[in-house]
Amino acid sequence: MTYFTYKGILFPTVGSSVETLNYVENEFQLLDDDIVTVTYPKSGTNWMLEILGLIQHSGDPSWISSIPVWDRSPWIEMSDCLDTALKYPPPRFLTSHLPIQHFPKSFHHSKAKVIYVLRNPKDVLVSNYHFSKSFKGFQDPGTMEEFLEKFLTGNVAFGSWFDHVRGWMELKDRPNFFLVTYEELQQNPQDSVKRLCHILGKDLNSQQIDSVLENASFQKMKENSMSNFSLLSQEFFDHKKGKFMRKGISGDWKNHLTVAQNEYFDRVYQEKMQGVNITSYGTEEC
Ligand code: PPS
Repeated sequence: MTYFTYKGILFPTVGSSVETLNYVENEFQLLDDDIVTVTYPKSGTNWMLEILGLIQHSGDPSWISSIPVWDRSPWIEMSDCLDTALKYPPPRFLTSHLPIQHFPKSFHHSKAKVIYVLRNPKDVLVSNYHFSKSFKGFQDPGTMEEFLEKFLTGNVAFGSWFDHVRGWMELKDRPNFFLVTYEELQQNPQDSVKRLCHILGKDLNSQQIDSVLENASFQKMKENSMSNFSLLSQEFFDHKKGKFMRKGISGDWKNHLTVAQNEYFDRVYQEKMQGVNITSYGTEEC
């Protein structure tokens, strides 16, 4: 079975279980120094992890070029990764796709920082559609028509994009919650990296910032076997069917959605995101 259901949401069976999720939600202790990258899948998680890893090492790419991304910043909802996370000295870099209601309860009385990466949901849909063809932990997406329906109804891994974003946006005024969009990383990389340096309390000079930008570029990440998922065995990822580092652009949804599908998406978006004040997904309208 590809997925199991935990409190009404689908989760991939690979690496996780009801017991793990229950433990993470109720017992896992976040520490004040922790930095957790939180995303709905396909929103730019690994890009953020690359940037944070580089900032932490003052632009030196040795660490990101020698340790797989899932060990550098483990996914807390995956039992193997969680074991790694528990062994780390502070500050720990952690990652999660969990919706807010299943995120560690300890967060609510800690100073741990959450960096939430948001991406235009239509691009998330398209990225997820392609990823689901090669990643064996996700169900085969079927046709775009079929996948669109599943995505809009939340019948996909980690549940509804709308619920995920709505839930996390409720924390947006907290001092330890930071919202970054995929689109702003692309449009304003220099300022975004400076802001992230500030969040991490790191003071990088302009050469070091340039090194962060260069080494976290799509091309460099595509070539970095520690970041491009090429180390994932065939058992988990069919490398013949697709690449994790696929296109890395904004607006690819325009190449995939028909006019009718796009209008349908907009209708559902308007209905489900009513009252949520998200200023922008960059220049790409939603
Ligand atoms: S996952 O599986 O949820 O962890 O995937 P995630 O890392 O969140 O998202 C993968 C998409 O991010 C793109 N990506 C990048 N875009 C621009 N620049 C850089 N450096 C970069 N690194 C990763 C990746 O290509 C996936 O998007 P698509 O649209 O499929 O190309």
